[in-house]
Parts: sequence; C-alpha cells; structure tokens
Amino acid sequence: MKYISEILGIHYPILQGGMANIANGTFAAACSNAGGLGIIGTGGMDADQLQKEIRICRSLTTHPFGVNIMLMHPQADLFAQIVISEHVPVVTTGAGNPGKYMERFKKSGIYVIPVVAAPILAKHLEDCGADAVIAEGCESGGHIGEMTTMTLLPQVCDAVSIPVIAAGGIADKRQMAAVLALGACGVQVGTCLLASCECPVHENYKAAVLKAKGSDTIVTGRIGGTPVRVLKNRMSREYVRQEKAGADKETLERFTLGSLRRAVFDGDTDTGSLMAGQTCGQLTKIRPVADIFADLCQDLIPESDPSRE
Ligand code: TUI
Repeated sequence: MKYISEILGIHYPILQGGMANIANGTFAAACSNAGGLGIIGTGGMDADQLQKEIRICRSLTTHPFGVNIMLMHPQADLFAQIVISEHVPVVTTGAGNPGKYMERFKKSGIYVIPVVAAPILAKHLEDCGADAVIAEGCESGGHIGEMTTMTLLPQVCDAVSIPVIAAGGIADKRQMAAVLALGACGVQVGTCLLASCECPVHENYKAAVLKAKGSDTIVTGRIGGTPVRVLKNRMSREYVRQEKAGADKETLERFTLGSLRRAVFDGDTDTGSLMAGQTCGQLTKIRPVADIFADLCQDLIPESDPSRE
C-alpha cells in the first residue's frame, strides 16, 4: 500500500482539514510548507474570497495544496468552477455528495478526495471516479456523520479499492498507528491544528480548546439532521436544550447565525460556535505545525524520518 504522501508528492501523509472560516490561504500554505497538504476551507467564504485565498496560497508555497468544497454552501457550484479555472491540484468535498461535479473535476485533471461518513457513499463515489476518499468518524469537530472512525474506517477500506485517508480522533502517533493498522494510507487532522502557532483562529478559541477535556464537546443539530460537534458553552448547551424541547428550525437558526464567525474572529467563547473534535482533551500546548506533523509520524512513516534524508 502506498502512502497518500507518495501519491500527492508531499512529505508527510497528512492532510490539514479545510476548517470553515479558519483554513485560509495563508494557513493552508503554512501546512503545505510544513510537509502536509494544506487545504483552503470554503465554509464561510464567498466565491471572490475563495479566488483570493487560492492566489494567496500559491504566492506562499510551491508545494501542492487543496481546496475543500463545503457542499451545503449556496455557492458550491461557483466554488467548483473556481477550483477548475484556478487549476487547484487537489479538491476535497464535505457535507454532501459531490457526484454531480466529478466528471468536470476529472476532465480538469484534479485529484478528487471526497469526505465520506458512510461506506455506501464511498463505494458510490469510487464508481463516479473519486481518486481517494477521506473516511471521517464522528469524533471530529464540525459537521459529522453517525459512525466512529474505529467502525467506519475498516468498512470503507473493505468497500473500495482506492486509497482511504482517516479522519476524526487523530491527534498523536498512537492514533496515527491505529488508523494505519485499520487500512488508512494517511490522515486528515483538524482539531490538533487549532492548537498550532500558525492557526489564525482567535487566541480565546485556542485557549478554550486547550482547556477542554475529551468530554467537553456536544453535538448540536442531531434532531434537525445537521449534527455539528462543538465545545460545550452557553450557546451550545442552550441550543441542545431547546432542540430537545422541540424548538422549530427558525428559533434554532437564530442561535447559530454568525456564531462560528463570532468564535473564530471575535473570540466569543460564550455565544460563539467553537467547532472542535474529541481529541481536544489530549492537547496541552500551542506548537508549530511542523512539530505537530513530525510527532504524528515519528517512528511510523519511514519516508518522513529525517535521519534518512
Ligand atoms: O464537512 C465537514 N465538516 C464541517 S463543514 C462545516 S461548515 C458548517 N457550518 C455551520 C454549520 C454546519 C456546517 C463544519 N464542519 N466534514 C466532512 C463531512 N462530510 N462530515 C460528514 C460528511 C458527510 C455527510 C453526509 C459527507 C457526505 C454525506 O453524504 C450525504 C449524502 O448526500 O449522501
């Protein structure tokens, strides 16, 4: 089995998750320069911003990078056009089925890696021409599916013959070793990168992630069908309380409107939405991305052992 790093021409088999409102072109470039695959997240952007961030990323790195298209975004169609016209080498998708874009992406020579939360979608997208898939378990932060990484990953590996990248619940080399044992050829990480020096999220958000224990996340929107894992705070507790009490969609939307931006840009840890995965409980300090990547792979990936260079 080949590592995804060999396929993509990068140093470590690590993708940086395209976190909404956080993963801009500068951060993606920093992750690519640190040896992973930096990915610009389109959640919270508009089409003009995406084009700008792609150009910023290109100006800051000569290494490959990618764009994540958030499929629930109203401008997803436009994002798809932009990644093609800007010749972005790698596209990941999330929060939906990217089937309708596959033919155009493939014709443009893009390496396409959809995020899947169920084995059946992985198989379907392999048949549609996906080059690889990211199997993301519900330990992740943000929008999630139902299955854990431990159960999802081997089932996706059995369902497809394209490379499978693991995501959800990976923040150190023990978890890296575990997912490699389950059949993954690489990982995508998000939460552990919130605790990086380069991450452009507000300092209050970083501090909240460091402080959180593994049991300090909660899933909002389960009843409404859009489950999102966030840190527990006044907003998320109240959201879930009202949701259980049968509040309508409009009432619930009022809570979340702009809440991610409030957390990321204003550092509002009380009424902001602090998306984070369950690995928050194992993060203890803010470190450079290069150190986080090196530690994830230490003693595991022969190609990334500096003594062999
Ligand atoms: O997309 C993510 N994580 C995200 S997107 C996001 S932006 C946001 N902002 C406010 C509210 C909600 C979201 C924050 N975090 N991860 C990838 C992912 N994709 N997780 C689960 C899925 C998924 C779910 C269903 C992929 C495919 C799918 O298919 C359904 C179908 O249509 O077949």
